[in-house]
Amino acid sequence: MEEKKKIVFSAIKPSGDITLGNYLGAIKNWIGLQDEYECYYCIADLHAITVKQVPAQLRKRVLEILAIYIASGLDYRKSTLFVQSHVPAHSEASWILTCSANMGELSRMTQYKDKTSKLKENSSISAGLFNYPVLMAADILIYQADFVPVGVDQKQHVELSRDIAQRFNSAYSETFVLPDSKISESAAKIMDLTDPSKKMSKSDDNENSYILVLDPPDVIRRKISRAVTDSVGVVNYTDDQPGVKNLINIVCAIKGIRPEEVVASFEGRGYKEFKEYVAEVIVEELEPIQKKANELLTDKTQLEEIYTEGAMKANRIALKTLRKMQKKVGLLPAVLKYL
Ligand code: AQP
Repeated sequence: MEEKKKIVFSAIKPSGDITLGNYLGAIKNWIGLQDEYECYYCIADLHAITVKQVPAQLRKRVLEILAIYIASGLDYRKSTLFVQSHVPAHSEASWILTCSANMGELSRMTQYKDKTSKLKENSSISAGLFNYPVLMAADILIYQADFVPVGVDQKQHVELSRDIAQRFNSAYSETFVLPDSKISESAAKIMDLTDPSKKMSKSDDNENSYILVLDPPDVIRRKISRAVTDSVGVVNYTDDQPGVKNLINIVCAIKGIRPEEVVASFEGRGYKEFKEYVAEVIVEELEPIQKKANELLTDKTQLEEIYTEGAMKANRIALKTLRKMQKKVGLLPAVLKYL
C-alpha cells in the first residue's frame, strides 16, 4: 500500500512586492518539496491587511505573487496553490484558536514587538497585528501540516502554532498534527542591503534595502553596486563583515554552493568585481522567472482557473478540520439549507 505523504503548508503575505529574501528563504525551498510531500502554498492576503493596504494594489499583487509562484517552479498540478481569503475556514479556525491562545505569549512575539516599535502610537496598532500568529496557526493546523518551510524569522510563529495545537489537543482530545518548521540553511535570513544587521523585508520604506523578484536587471545591478560592505576590502565569510557575508549567502542560496567556494574564487580580487558577479548571479536566476511571470500575467483567466481549483481543494481539506474543531469545543452543528 502506498504510504500517505506528509503535509507541507507555507505562505507569503502580499504586504509588498516579493523580495529576494522571500524567494530564497521560502519559494525556492518549496519547489523541491513538491514530489515528496502533499504541499499547500497560499497567498496570505488576510495577513497583509494587518497593516494598511491600498485595495486595488493588494488585489493586483496577489495575482503577481501567484504568477511568481508558478514561474519559479511551483506546479499547480502537484501542489495546491490558493488565496487565503478564498478559504473561509482560516478565519473561523483562527477565532476558535484565539480562545486557546493567551495574551502573554502573543505579546512576546518578536515580529509583533518589531513592527509595533515602528508604529508611533498605540492607536495605530491593529488588533490584527497582535493576533497575526493565531491566524498563522490556523493556516497551518487546518491542513494538518507536518512541516512549514519558512525563513528563520518565522520560526517563532511556527513554534507558537505548535504550542497552541498542543494546548487544544490536551483540552479537547487529539485534533491537530503538531507542525515543525523546515529551514533552508544558506537562505535562512537574507539581510537588508543597506543595513545588514536587519533582515531584508518587502515593506521597508527604502527601496535600496531589498531586491524585488520582478526588479529589472539594471535595477538589480544598481542596488547590488550600492549594497553596504566595509573597509576591509577582502571577500571573507565572517560576522565581522556582515554586508559581504550577506552577499555570499545570496550567491550560495542561488547556486547551492558553500561560502568557502565563493571566498576562494575571489581571493585577491576587490569588492567591485565581487559585486558585479553577485549581481549577475541574481539576474541569471531571476530573469527567466520574470519572463514567465509577465507572460502569465497577460492572461488572467489562466491564473483565475488555477487559484479557483486550488481553493476548491483547500476548502475541502480545511473544512474537515474546522468541523472537527467546532464539534470538539461544543458548537452546535449548523443545518444550512440555503447553501
Ligand atoms: N529576509 C529574509 N530571508 C529569508 N527568508 C525570508 N522571509 C521573509 N524575509 C526573509 C520568508 O519569506 C516567507 C514569507 O514571509 P511573509 O511575507 O509571510 O512575512 P515576513 O517574514 O514578515 O516577510 P517580509 O518580507 O519581512 O514582509 P513584511 O515586510 O511585510 O513583514 C517566510 O517564510 C519568511 O520566513
